[in-house]
Amino acid sequence: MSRPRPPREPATPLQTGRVVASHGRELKVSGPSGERIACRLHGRKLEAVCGDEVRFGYAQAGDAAGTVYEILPRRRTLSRLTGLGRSEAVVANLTQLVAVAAAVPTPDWFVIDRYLAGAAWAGVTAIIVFNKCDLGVGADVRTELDAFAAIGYPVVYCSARGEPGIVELARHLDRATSVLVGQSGTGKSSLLNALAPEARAITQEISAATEEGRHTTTHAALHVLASGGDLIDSPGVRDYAPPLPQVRDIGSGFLEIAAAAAGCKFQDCLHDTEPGCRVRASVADGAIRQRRYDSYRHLVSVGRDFDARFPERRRPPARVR
Ligand SMILES: Nc1nc2c(ncn2[C@@H]2O[C@H](COP(=O)(O)OP(=O)(O)O)[C@@H](O)[C@H]2O)c(=O)[nH]1
Ligand SMILES: [Mg+2]
Ligand SMILES: [Zn+2]
Repeated sequence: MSRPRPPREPATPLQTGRVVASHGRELKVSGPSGERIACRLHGRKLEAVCGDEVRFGYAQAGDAAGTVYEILPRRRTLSRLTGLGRSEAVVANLTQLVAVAAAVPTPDWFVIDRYLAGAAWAGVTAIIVFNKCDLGVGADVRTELDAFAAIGYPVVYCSARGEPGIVELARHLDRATSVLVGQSGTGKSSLLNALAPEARAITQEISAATEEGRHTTTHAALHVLASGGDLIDSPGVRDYAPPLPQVRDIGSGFLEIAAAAAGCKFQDCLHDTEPGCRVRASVADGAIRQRRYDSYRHLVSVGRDFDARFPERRRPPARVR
C-alpha cells in the first residue's frame, strides 16, 4: 500500500518502537532499549493503538518529542464493533485475551462470552480470571466458571489484594502479550498493580479521577512484567461487542458449539430449526449450556440485523492473519 510522502522528512534515522500508551494523537512509544518516548502522530491519516509497532524519529534534531511516521502491519488485532457497524482496533499485536470477572460487580456472563468469541475470531487464546475471591465465590459463579473450564478455557481464581492466584496468573501471562478486559470495577488495574508494582505510577498517569474520587482507566497501556510477558490494561468497555464475522461463522466464537456443529446434518447449519442439528440436541441433553446457546443465538440475530442495516457487511471480510 502506498502512503503519501510525509511533507517533512525526519532529521534523524527512523527507529522501530512499540506504542505502550495512546491518548488520541499523543503516544508513548517504547524505543529499542525500552525507554519511553513521548511521540505525536505524523499526519491525520495515521491511527495508532496500544501494541502497535511503529517507525518513529525526530522531526528536528534535538526535539524532545518524537514523531511516528508509519504504523507497521498489525497481527491479531482485538477490535470492537462501533454503533455504525464498523470495526475499530482496540489493541494490536496481542496473543492472549484475559477476561476478568469478579465477585463484585455481579458478573455479566454474556459480556464474557462476547470477549471470548472476539478472541476466537481474532485468533488469540483466552483465559478467564475471577478476581476478588477474598469476597467469596458463590455457588452460581462456581457453576458458570466450571462450565467455561469444561469448554477448555483456563480459569484462574485470584485476589488482587494478595494470594491466592497472582503467581498462577503470572504463569499464564509469561511469554504472551495479553490484554485485560472485562466490566469496569472488576479489578483489572489492581491486578496489573499486583503483578507489576512499578506500574502504579503509570496507571495513575493514564487514569482520571471520577466524581467519587476513584481512579478509572481511560486509555490502554502496555506494561512489561518482570515475571515475563507483556500486559495491557484497558478501560472497561461497557457494552463490548466484537466485530461480527459472517452469520454462518458466528458459531466459531463458541468453542463447544463449533465442536458439536461437526455432527450437524447440514454443513451450513445455524443451529436454529434445521433437522439433524447436533448443537440443539446437545443443548437438550445438557452437554451445551442453554445460556451459552442463547448467547450464540443473540449474536446471530445481531449479525442478521447488521446485514440488513449495512449490506456491505455481507461481503466476506479480508482474512485475519
Ligand atoms: N476486595 C477486593 N477488592 C478489589 C480487588 N481488586 C480490586 N478491588 C477493588 O475494586 C475496585 C475497582 O478496581 P480497579 O482495579 O480500578 O478495577 P478496573 O476498573 O477493572 O480497572 C477498587 O476499589 C479496588 O480496590 C480484590 O481482589 N479484592
Ligand atoms: Mg482500570
Ligand atoms: Zn446445527
